[in-house]
Amino acid sequence: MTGQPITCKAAVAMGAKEPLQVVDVVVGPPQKGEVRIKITHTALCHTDEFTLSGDDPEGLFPCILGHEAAGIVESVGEGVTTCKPGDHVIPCYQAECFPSDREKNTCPTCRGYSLGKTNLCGKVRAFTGKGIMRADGKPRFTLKADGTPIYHFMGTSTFAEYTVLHEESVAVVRNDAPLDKVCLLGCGVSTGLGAVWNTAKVEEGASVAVFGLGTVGLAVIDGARAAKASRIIAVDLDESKFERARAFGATEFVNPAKHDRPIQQVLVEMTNGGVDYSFECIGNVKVMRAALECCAKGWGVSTIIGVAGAGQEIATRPFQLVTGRVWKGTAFGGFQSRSMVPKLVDRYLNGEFKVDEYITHTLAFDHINEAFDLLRKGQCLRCVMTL
Ligand code: NAD
Ligand code: AHE
Ligand code: ZN
Repeated sequence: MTGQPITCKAAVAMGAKEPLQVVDVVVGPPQKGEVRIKITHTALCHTDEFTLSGDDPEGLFPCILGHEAAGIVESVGEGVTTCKPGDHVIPCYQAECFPSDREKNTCPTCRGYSLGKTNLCGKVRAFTGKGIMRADGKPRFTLKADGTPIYHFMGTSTFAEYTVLHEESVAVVRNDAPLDKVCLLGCGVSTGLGAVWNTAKVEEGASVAVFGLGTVGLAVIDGARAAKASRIIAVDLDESKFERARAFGATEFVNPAKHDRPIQQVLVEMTNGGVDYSFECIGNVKVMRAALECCAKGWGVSTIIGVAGAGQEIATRPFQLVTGRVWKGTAFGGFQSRSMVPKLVDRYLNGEFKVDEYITHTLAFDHINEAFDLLRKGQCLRCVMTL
């Protein structure tokens, strides 16, 4: 039985750099392999602002942004077996295909995926990148006022009271988890923790440098603390970030603006040859270079997490790599999303890492443009909005 369209509020990005418009949209019923979700809480990630700024080469308008959220399944389309109405869920912009895909080879990346080489499941990526759904190549959102189609974003579009996801993008979590907190596990916190645990694989006693002390950088610090790193050097131009970084586990603090020589040189001197691991959590290609070059010759590993705009490129002397430094990158911290997000929820509820501490602001959904302003001014880590 096909469900009915739902009219609800959504924050629509009509064009790059324009304030979002909170308007009525019509959300179509979930088609084959799709899930319609009532979003209860959504946070704002720097990547939403990045796409709204027009710097994302994949940015499409009009669209409904948002990818760090939690909600409850309202209805499911034909053939959906892994969730049901009433389930509490976290939308996952990085999808995860099913064991049967790996058996039948129906996921483009499933060979590497099943070998544990990557979390970059490709089952729905071609559709999510184009802002449409697989079943019919169309979006499920239209403007109530005139029927204009509205693109999806990252396969999640959580700035809406109701959204439609591919089943592969839905992680079912235990129903006693506080949705207003675990929504953060949909992106920034999981990404920072996973960068340390899955991508770099920081070991006990290691030295770590973290560039950028927003949510992602703080999660890297918390992950490095949990991995028992011996030195965690926090780097930011804004010294007001240092106190919070200390509370997350950073042991030393560096403001590059206070030094008259390249920051990589400062860090190499501080650590008698370079750090074991570094993480770029800003999205600045010059800092990415510094993060690589502050690593120890022979074995230092630098992980890029920050997202840089269209046309930006990284550079270093090849000699940096010839002499054993390794440049890596990570998406969603290397976590296989649908299977690992529920486990992250368990671990959060066991007190193994921080989540609540990133929530510096809460706002009603209608005030979403204020949340963007707070993010742009660097005043907030995460603003959680209630829908
Ligand atoms: P944020 O804006 O809250 O934090 C960035 C921090 O960097 C700020 O504290 C700022 O003061 C500092 N900074 C800016 N320029 C600097 C410089 N030149 N040197 C030192 N510090 C500087 O951002 P966030 O929400 O923590 O996200 C960080 C980045 O990670 C963004 O680019 C975001 O798009 C990206 N991201 C990537 C993934 C992924 O899966 N790869 C996931 C989430 C976010
Ligand atoms: N679309 C952009 C890149 C955006 C990007 O790199 N996104 C990260 C997640 S940021 C979450 O806040 C990511 O995981 N990318 C992997 C993927 O498949 O999108 C571009 O440059 O084209
Ligand atoms: Zn994000």
